[in-house]
Amino acid sequence: MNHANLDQLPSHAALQACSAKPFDLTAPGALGARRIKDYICSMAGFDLLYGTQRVDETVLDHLQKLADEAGAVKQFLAMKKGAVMNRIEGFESENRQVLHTATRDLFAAAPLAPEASAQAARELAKLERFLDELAGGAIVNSRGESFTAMVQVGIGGSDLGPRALYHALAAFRMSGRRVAFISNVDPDDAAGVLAELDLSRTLVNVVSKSGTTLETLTNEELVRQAYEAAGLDPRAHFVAVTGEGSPMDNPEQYLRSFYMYDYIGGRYSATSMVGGVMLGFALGYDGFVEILRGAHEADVAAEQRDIRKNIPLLMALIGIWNHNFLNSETLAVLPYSQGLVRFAAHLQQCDMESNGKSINRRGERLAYQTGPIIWGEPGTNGQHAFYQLIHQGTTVIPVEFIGFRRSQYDRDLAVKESTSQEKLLANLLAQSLALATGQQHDNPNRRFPGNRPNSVLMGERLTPRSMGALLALYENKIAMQGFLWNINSFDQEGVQLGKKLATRLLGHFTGYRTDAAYSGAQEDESGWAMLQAAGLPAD
Ligand code: G6Q
Repeated sequence: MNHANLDQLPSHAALQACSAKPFDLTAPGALGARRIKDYICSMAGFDLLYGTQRVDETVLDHLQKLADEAGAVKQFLAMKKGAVMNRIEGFESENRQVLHTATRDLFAAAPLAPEASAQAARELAKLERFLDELAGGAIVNSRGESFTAMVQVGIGGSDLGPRALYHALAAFRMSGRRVAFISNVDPDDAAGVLAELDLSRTLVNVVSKSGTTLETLTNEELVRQAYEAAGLDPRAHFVAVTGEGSPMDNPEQYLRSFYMYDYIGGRYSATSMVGGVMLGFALGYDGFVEILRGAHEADVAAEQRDIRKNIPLLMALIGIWNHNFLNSETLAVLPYSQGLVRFAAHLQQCDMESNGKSINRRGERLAYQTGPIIWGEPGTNGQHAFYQLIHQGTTVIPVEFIGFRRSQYDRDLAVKESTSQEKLLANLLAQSLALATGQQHDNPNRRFPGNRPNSVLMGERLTPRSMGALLALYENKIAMQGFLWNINSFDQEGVQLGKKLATRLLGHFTGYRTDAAYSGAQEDESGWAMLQAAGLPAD
């Protein structure tokens, strides 16, 4: 496919013209009942309320054309069928398929990428056996006791997505099971987590696709030593999730080994065994399968060409409208759900690592903005923190709110005639309206400019199934935006340089340790000077 840049698509100019006078949400009657009701897009158990975005029928029509001209849905389908999309034409690149969707396409009568889905099904069957053995008492500790905890050791994609899902679904844990995470190479991370665990009843899930990641290998060793110091055999406690053939693919060392495959990018791997082993342990096999089913449902719904019926495509396009045409720089994702406490952190990686690119898929420099800065925290907490700037600051920050009609635990109370859940949702919708319409006032300090674009993504209740759908919905939004920007959303060269320099600096620590008169100044002037300026290496 010869992909065009966003600014070469015919509808780009039309949208540019519209951006001179975007829909005014503050105009009298602008946000009427009709608009609010008409601007709802529903799929996979979610409703996207987007009447509070600065779009009208003309802009939506042009956005539809833009999506068609870029072939956004066609590219999405090609991705799901196994096209080699992770590549930069004419240059060395990862050159891989992008098939995280195959991990949940296994429920389809005819999976779109049958080989990858068959591999996913094999791993899933292995997981089911493992979980059965844990539940049935076939796998126990040396004292014959069941395992009550798991600690996942992994970083980046091998941590953020799984961790976000675990927190989101903690309400659905099997009784007596909990999970902790170690990711940072900061030794205090592992020390703090290990201090809280009874190692004898804890499984360690080491997750690294490459099997070479410095932080994960270091932390695995640290945890291994803690087990040995406690007189416990690591082989009876450690399981691994890694790429077939990686240095960690060593079943001798582990109680069980699971595979993930090179066509699944780390940040898209939560529905592979990278998330599966831990989530299966915490929620049970059926709980994990529910996540996959929800994700599958959202993947199928994202094949819809009509942007008014396809939430991820519509969110992708509205995001581009706000970012490229109305010139916003960042995007706040604000879930009104405590379970989603780590979801923005996951999206930060998934979105910013995917779409933080400056060249197109032919290696040419782009003349327009790509991925925005993503950030966020759950509401209502955020309201008492940074919302001031979102309402009255000098920079316009589009917001994606997320909410659920029902709470997870169904344990609520009425105070002053409303439940906590009602208070939560009233606040969510009030924020959306306040940002959109603003407030006129004689006192400039009480004036709210309004016209601050936002949307509300509403689900029924945060469950394994809806979490799977929400995860896939965002993954697909991110991929769609990448197609529209004509970038490769699936590699991450930008993380390499820092890793290379860290290795060089570590060499100086080693040099200094073996020779107190060591100096790295000659071969690495700035690196050595930076170390010295920071008071390192320290004796
Ligand atoms: C994600 C990135 C990156 C990766 C970590 C961990 O898309 O590739 O965040 O997930 O660096 O890598 P390993 O799983 O190979 O240890």
